[in-house]
Amino acid sequence: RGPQPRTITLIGAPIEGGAGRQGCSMGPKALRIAGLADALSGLGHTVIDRGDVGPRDNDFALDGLAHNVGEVTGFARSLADAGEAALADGTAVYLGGDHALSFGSVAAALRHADRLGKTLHVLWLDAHADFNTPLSSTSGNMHGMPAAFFCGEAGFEGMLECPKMEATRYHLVGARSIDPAEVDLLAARGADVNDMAEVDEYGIAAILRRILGAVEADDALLHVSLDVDFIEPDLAPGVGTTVPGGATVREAHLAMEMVGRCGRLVSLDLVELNPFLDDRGKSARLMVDLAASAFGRRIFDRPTQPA
Ligand code: EXY
Ligand code: MN
Ligand code: MN
Ligand code: MN
Repeated sequence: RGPQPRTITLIGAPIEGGAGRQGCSMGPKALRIAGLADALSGLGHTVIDRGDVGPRDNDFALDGLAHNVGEVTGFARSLADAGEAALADGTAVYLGGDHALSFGSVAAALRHADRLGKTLHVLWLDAHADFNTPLSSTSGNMHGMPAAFFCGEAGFEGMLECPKMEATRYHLVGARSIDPAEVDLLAARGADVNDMAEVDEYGIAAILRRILGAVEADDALLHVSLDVDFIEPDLAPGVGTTVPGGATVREAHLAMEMVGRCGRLVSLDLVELNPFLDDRGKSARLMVDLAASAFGRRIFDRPTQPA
């Protein structure tokens, strides 16, 4: 017996201006070539690829240090609308693109939850917290900021219309590189930070069980954001922000399998894939397999690799 069939809309988000280097704009194409649509439809789901979204024209500006605000804002606004429409029919998967696409994807999930009168939890699988604001960031790279935006921090006023969420429902897992200003802000807001040492000590299953239990207790919806750099760099080299000491293949799969079994996933970001840095599509294929785990692929249904 397979998973409960769903309608899954794939939304390409070829944004790269949020990152410090070029290449993420090729991510959606690489995820498609790696077989994302077939992997999900092979599980019995109806998959609609609505193609890539482009940045909406704007002349928005921000105070502080933030690069390519126009590109990030343009993508955020079109993704929030495309995502909201997709969520009305089922589940959305965003093909990144750098992590700044989550300004839009989480905005869509927050609007959707608001309409249903539900709360939203966000599971952020990442080496980083992405909790800077234009006032705290030392790099100005906006892929390091989306979580601060949707948790309602000051500094983004007027960028994009959406409800904001409590940082206590922002669950970061796998962290091992957080800026000092972010550490202070996350603590002040009571964000749920689970660093890589805690993953080592307690195991990813215990951490996910607690997080998904909180989602269940709130009768809430879940958005998952999977950054390539969550995974150990040797296993997933196709990313511009590697930090050694990441998740193993099985840790990453188990997290996604548990997400799949909980049945509350409304949207999934696959972000930061930089095909220019990848090793013969290795990271793209791993991201596709991880997405399949979140949509019900069973552990027995894996191909044996020829020697
Ligand atoms: N915290 C650093 C910054 O704000 O520049 C690094 C952010 C990297 C973000 C990557 C996408 O996860
Ligand atoms: Mn990130
Ligand atoms: Mn990261
Ligand atoms: Mn903790």
